[in-house]
Amino acid sequence: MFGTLSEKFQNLFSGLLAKKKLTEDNVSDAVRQVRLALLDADVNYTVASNFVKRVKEKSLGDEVLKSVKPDQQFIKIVHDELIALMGSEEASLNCKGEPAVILMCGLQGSGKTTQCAKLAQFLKKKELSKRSLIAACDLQRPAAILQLQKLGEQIEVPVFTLEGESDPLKVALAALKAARIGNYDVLIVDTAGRLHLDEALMQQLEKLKEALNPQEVLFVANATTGQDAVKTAAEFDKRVGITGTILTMLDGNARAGAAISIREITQKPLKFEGIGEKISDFQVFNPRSMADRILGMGDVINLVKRAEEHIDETESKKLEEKIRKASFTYDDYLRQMSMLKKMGPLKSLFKMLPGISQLEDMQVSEKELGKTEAMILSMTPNERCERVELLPSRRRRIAKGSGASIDDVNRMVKSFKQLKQFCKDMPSLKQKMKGLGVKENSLWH
Ligand SMILES: Nc1nc2c(ncn2[C@@H]2O[C@H](COP(=O)(O)OP(=O)(O)OP(=O)(O)O)[C@@H](O)[C@H]2O)c(=O)[nH]1
Ligand SMILES: [Mg+2]
Repeated sequence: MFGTLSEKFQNLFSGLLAKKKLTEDNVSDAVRQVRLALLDADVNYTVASNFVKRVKEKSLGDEVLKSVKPDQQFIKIVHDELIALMGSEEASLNCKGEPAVILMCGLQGSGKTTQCAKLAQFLKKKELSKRSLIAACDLQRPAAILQLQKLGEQIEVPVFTLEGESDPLKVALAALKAARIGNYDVLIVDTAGRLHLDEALMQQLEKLKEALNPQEVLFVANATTGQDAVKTAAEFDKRVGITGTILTMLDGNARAGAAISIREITQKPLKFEGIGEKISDFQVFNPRSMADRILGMGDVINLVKRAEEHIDETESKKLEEKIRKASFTYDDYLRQMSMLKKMGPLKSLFKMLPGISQLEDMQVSEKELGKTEAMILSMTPNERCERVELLPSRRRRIAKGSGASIDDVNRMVKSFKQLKQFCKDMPSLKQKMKGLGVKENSLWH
C-alpha cells in the first residue's frame, strides 16, 4: 500500500535494532529520518513537524533511555503517535434519523458514487441490517445516474431518480420523501463532482445540506492525491461542514499523506476506507490497523475481520493450525489459495499480511490461481505431500500435464516454499509484533 514509506520505516527500525542503546544523537537522527519519510509521503508540513516533536520528546524521556529495549520503545512511540494522529479509535456513523441522511461530497472521480454503493452494502450487513435508499443527485455527468443504477442492482439497493429533472435539490427532497414513505433507515445522497473546487459546486452542496439537514456529510478523499486531498477536505469542511472522511483508492499508488494528515487538519474523523474497486472492498477506518500498514507491519486486524466474514470457522481453524505448524502440503496450498479467493482480491489481502514484502513472486492473481490449481492437480499424491523431491523430470511432467511451462512450475514451487518459510518465521514475527504492542488475534495463536 504505502510501499516506500513503509520501506523507509522498516529500514529505520532495523537500523535502530543494531544500536545497543538510544542516545540523544541517534534519537535526533532517527527523528530526522521519520520527518523526511513523512514529508516524502506528502504529509502536511505542520502535522509532520508536530508529530516528530512529540516523538522526540517521548523518546528522550527517562523511561525510554533506561529501558532494556530502547529501539522497540522508539518504534512503539512512533506507532502510538501515528494511531493518536489518526484518531485512536474507530469512529462511529450517526444513523439516528428517520431516515438518517448521509450526504456524499468530494472532487470528480474521488469515488463518491462507488462509496454510496459500498456504504449501502456495508449498512445492509446483518450486524447493522439497515435498509438504504440511494438518491442520484449527480445531474452533471450524463452517465452518473446509470452508473448508480447499475451499482444499486448489484447490491439490491434501490436508487431514487427523477427523470428529466435538472435540479439536484428537487431530486434530493423527493428522495427524502420517498425514503420516509418507504420506511428506509438511511438515505445516501450521491452528488456531482468537479475537477477543482468551484463556487457552483459549493453552493449546490450548501443548499443540499440546508434542505436535507443530514446526520453525516462525508468527504470522499482520493488517497493517491496525498496532501491535495487534505487541502480539499479543509475547503469542503469550511464551506459545507463535513462530519468525516472516507479515504479511497488505497489499493493504488496511495500516498500516506492523506491518511496521516486529514484528521488533524480537519479535526473530523476518518470513518471508512475503500481499498479496491469491488463493492466489498470497503471497511471501517481503523487507526491502529492503518498505523500498522504505514509502518509496514501488515494489516492483521482487517485481514481477520474479512476472513471471518467469508470463511467458515472450522475450515479456517484447521488451516490456522497448519499454518502455525508450517506443516501444510501442496493440497493445503491450493485450498488456502481458493479460500483466500473468496475473501476478495488476493493481492490486497496478501499485502495486508505482515512481512509479506519478503514474499517475492507470490502467485496471487486470480488468473494465476487457475494455473496453480492445474499444476497441483497434475502432481502425484506423493509429490503433493512432499514425500518426493520435485526433480526436473517430475517438473517437466507436471508442466506437460497441466499445460504450463517449466518456468510456471518452478515459480509455483518457489512460491509454495516461500509461503512455508514465511509461516515458519511466524513465531518470530509474532514476537516482534508483541514487542510493539500490536494486538494479537486468532490468526496468530
Ligand atoms: N482502485 C480503486 N478504484 C476505485 C475505488 N473507489 C472507486 N474506484 C473507481 O474509481 C472510478 C471513479 O469512481 P466514482 O465512484 O465514479 O467517482 P465519483 O467521485 O463518483 O466521480 P464523479 O461522479 O465523476 O465525480 C471508478 O472507476 C471506480 O470504480 C477504490 O477504492 N479503488
Ligand atoms: Mg459520481
